[in-house]
Amino acid sequence: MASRVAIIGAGPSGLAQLHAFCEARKKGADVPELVCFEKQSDWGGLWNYTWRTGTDEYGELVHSSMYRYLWSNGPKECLEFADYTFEDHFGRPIPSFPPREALFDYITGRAAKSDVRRFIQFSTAVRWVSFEEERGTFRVTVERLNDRDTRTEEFDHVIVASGHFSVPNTPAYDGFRQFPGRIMHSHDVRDAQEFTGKRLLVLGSSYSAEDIALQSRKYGAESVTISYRTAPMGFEWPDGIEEVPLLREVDGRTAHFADGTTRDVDVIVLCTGYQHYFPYIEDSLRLRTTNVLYPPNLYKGVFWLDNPRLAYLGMQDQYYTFTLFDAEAWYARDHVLGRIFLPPREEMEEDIAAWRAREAELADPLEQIDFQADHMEELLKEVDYPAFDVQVTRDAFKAWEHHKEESIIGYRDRAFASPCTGTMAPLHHEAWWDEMDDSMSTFLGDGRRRDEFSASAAPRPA
Ligand code: FAD
Ligand code: NA7
Repeated sequence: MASRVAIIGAGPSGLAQLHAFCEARKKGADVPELVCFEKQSDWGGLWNYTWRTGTDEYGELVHSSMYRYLWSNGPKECLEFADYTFEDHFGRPIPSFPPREALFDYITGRAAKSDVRRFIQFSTAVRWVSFEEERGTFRVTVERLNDRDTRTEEFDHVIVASGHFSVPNTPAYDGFRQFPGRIMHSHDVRDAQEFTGKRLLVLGSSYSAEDIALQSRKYGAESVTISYRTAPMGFEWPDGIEEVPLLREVDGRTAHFADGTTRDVDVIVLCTGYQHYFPYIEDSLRLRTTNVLYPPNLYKGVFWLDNPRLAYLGMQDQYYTFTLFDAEAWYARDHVLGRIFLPPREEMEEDIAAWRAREAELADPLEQIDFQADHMEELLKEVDYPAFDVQVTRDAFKAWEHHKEESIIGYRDRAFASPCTGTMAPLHHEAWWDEMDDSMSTFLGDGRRRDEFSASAAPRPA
């Protein structure tokens, strides 16, 4: 059995990995030494909100891409930990679409309960990971940021859980250099009130474009034009939001689109996605992929084909999040513990190819949901993760897709049943479109508005 395991990142995936080992130890397993390196000063990954943009106090790239007023974009029932339900954490049922702070509290609540903090070295950035063929071990070089102490340690396994929604993909268009306003990526958005009274151009047609368009308008943007590259999202947008074809160029403040139309805009927000970026991993071990449901060279979506003692967690495009990370973490743990044996390389290669071929044929989001659920279930059936009703989550995701089509401002006002307890979620006391306060206290409280908030709230769109 391995004697030392490095885990890179203490976001939801890294925390799932540490928790999985703790659960095995509770049941009597002999668990190797665990060392988790986290470059931020706290845990929670993207959910650890920061006001900073660009670089942090140590000159590191700011990791979090989350912003104020971010509410869960899918039903919380689809990401519920089977061994730590929302009712376990909050002591009562809560609505299906919590704000960021409540989900941060939930993720870190389980981590605190299993006391995984003791394994984490905070403010410690991994600088290089390589494999020493002769010794058969990984060398991991880390830098402690507060005193710049750099050292290299040896590990038998490395588990990469450093996320992939942090380093922006930033395309350029003609006229950007001369544009007389702000051009920014969604990674750097912090507060939609910055856009109050402004005319926004949002590039992209996925989750970030949808959410930033909606909340900018909700907090008082004058208008939002969303420009798509491949296909429009096609929702029935509230007054003041519209979708147009791809941007061709910007001339002064005037944006020109592929259909020949123009709009004058004040701000451009690039909601153009992120890069899988692992500058700290040597070439032969580095995952190279776009944002897909089944990345290349990862057996079971986890193990690096050329060296399965290197595992990657959470590298998929994500419908499922926390439960998928748990499934991957339990599976990776059992490989480390010598409970799961991987087949010969050729078989692993064929298996990856079959999944990727299936992904290429998926016709729509409903098939994508089943694909990812199948992937997750394939892992779950081999491990001792507590049972939960995956079918309930498949159905919830599909209903959620329909709810979005029915009302893009109303889908968060729906309630779902827990796949773990069966309890139906209550409704939030305010419709999401009217709820300006995303604090956990108001979310869990009696619905009274915070006075200071209503005083500073922007004029509402019609
Ligand atoms: P991350 O959360 O990115 O955590 C990775 C950790 O690794 C970070 O703490 C980082 O500091 C650390 N790290 C990185 N590099 C290094 C290094 N070199 N050395 C040491 N540490 C390092 N999911 C949902 O379920 N619901 C939502 O509503 C939702 N909304 C989202 C909104 C936005 C804007 C974004 C960007 C994502 C959203 N997600 C949402 C998806 C999100 O990817 C997952 O919820 C989750 O945060 C992924 O967890 P992770 O641990 O894999 O990665
Ligand atoms: P996604 O889901 O990876 O989507 C990226 C979007 O950006 C997608 O619509 C792309 O269009 C678009 N894109 C990419 N490059 C360009 C260029 N050059 N021009 C125009 N449009 C472009 O990223 P998100 O940030 O929306 O979501 C990531 C996570 O954050 C997600 O898990 C959420 O939970 C929150 P395409 O369709 O490929 O033509």
